[in-house]
Amino acid sequence: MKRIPLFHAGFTRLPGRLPMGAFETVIFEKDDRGIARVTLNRPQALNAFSVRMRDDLYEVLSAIKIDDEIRAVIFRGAGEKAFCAGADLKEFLTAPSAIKARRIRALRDLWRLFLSVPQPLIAALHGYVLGSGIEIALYCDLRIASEDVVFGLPEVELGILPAAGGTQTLPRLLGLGRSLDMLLTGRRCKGREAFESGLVSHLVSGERLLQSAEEVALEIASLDPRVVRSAKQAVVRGMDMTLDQGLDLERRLALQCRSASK
Ligand code: DAK
Repeated sequence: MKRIPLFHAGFTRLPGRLPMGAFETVIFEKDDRGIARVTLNRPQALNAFSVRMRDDLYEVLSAIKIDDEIRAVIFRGAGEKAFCAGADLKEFLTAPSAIKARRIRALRDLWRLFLSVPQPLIAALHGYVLGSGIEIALYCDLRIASEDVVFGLPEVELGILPAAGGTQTLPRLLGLGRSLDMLLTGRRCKGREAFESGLVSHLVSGERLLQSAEEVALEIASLDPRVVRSAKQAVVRGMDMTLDQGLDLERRLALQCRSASK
């Protein structure tokens, strides 16, 4: 398979299927190497996750999911200080009623949409990665962080539950003990500890963060996308199955890959 050169500066802001200027809170770019880049773009509010950002991400992920040209996706945060400092606390105070919020969530379930994206998702994380920020990172398949990264789930300190999946996704990655330590206390977890616990798979300097994420994305983009998607599916779906069911799934996917390559 053809290898594509590294660090080609060919990102464009206008993806074919997405309307121009549609996004207030997110920058979506894709290049001709099969890599898409999604930037959370509210640096003045440390990229706090707002209703608008939820809707923008919903549009972007829906488009990515059906775009076969895209082989890997990088998520990152704009600005120096944060990937995302969690849900927008100013907006929380003016939130619609619980019933209305539940109805909107059912219509635009961003978290399940994250789970359904077939391409590998790579989070490039720096600075504060709190609340919904860490929950977004946990929906990604790979997490690469710079040394200044600070993870945390401050929800319990605010009297709420991490309800964007954190209670489910974190234990799947870190196991019960380490997850409960963070979830029940709101304790922050910094770079080295995050790396040693497996919360991130690569820890790099701030200057190298995006480059490292691109290197990994390019590596993935150079492989057969059917095999990559099947491997992701086997692992992610298999995690919620018994070993027996997981082995069946693996066998089915391997057969599909073999017959597609003939
Ligand atoms: N929301 C809105 N604005 C924020 C923000 C946030 N989460 N975090 C920071 N900002 C804003 C600040 O207000 C400030 O704006 P100006 O005052 O300049 O206008 C600007 O960003 C810079 O922040 P700081 O001045 O505070 O910067 P520092 O370096 O001093 O401190 C910090 C950084 C990250 C330690 C601090 O900003 C902070 O503690 N931020 C709040 C962190 C937090 O508690 N986040 C919320 C986590 S809870 C659910 C779904 C999801 C969730 C819950 C329910 N359901 C479906 C039911 C999720 C909940 C969460 O994420």
